[in-house]
Amino acid sequence: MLRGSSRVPEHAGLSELIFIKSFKADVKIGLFYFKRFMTDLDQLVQQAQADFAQASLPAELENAKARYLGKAGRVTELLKALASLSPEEKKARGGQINAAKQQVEAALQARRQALAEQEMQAQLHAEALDVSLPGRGRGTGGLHPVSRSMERIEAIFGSIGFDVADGPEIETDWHSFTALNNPENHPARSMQDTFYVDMKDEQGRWLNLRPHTSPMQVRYARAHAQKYAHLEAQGLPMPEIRVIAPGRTYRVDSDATHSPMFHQCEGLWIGENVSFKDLKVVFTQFFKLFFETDDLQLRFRPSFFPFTEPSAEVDIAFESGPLKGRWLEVAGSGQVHPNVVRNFGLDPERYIGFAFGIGPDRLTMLRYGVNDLRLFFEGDLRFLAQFK
Ligand code: 2U9
Repeated sequence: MLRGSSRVPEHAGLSELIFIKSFKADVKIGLFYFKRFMTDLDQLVQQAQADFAQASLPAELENAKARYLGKAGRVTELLKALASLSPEEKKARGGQINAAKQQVEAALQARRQALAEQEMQAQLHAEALDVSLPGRGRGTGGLHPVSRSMERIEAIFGSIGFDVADGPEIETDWHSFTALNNPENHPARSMQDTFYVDMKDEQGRWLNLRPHTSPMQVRYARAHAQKYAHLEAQGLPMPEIRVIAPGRTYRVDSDATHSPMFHQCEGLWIGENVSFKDLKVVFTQFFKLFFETDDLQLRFRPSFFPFTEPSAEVDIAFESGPLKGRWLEVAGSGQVHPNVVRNFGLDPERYIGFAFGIGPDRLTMLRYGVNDLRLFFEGDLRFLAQFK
């Protein structure tokens, strides 16, 4: 349309001449608007390129995009305006606008890529990894100091011929108390502030968190007696019971020297001819090995436990070192009560022996010079890492 000839045909009449003149004028006006339109489009593209280049964040770029290509964006508005034009104008202008739109979109895409690249570079820089640096390492863990003591205790008693028993931490009333000569409603039960579990055993009695490791020995001794019952029937002696029961125990108690969860290691030696003399020999040997010194004395002090009669507390005193000369209570012990031996399924007239209980937590405190038991169970690595 705008490429009409400027030459006037020679045969043209007046009316044709007027028409041709006005046509020329139209062409001129059309050319003027076309040029202006193209300049406007060029400017729009340049403006979009500049706006996109200014956006330094993806969000800013998307805002700039909306100003040109969004629903009410400048390019979109131009395309919408085509609706009012004639088909020829629509075709011509539409083509130009679409060409400009493609340039805007290309500029947008280029900027998007540049920003993504920039972001990736920033991230790589922030997370820069120098693979030539030496590794930080994780350090090696170590055994908890109380576990170390438990292992030492088991190894020492193992070397003297003691078996190691294991058993449940939730116990029946019979195994925790009655079998140990501590019947229901007996005042001696109040010696242990027991935790009870909201569940009952077959006899309808509340289960408990074992307040000592004795139930394990009851279970072990009963199994042993049953295993060798055939020898008994032939009048032959059963092999001796020699066992320790190390493990976690629970009582309602908490201060610098008591924890609601604590450890015990109890021991039991039953035979036809086992006496307090044997207990003293075993204990003296055990404490010398545990504390790695021959410089210690041992004494028994009369005491009371429902499951032993007679009963004694055991004290030791070091003859050198930081604890020199102080009597330290380290264990309880006694001759197993005949009622307890009977509850093993054994004849107390024939079988006799001793039992003892040591507190591995207390032994660990003495061995390492720790004065607050709670430190062992708080899980503070600054404390625990010292025992590697
Ligand atoms: C059976 C029969 C008797 C174990 C014994 C003690 C004395 C005792 C304490 C020492 C440190 C507990 O952890 S502690 O506070 N224990 O004084 N324990 S006699 O007697 C038994 C064990 C099992 C079948």
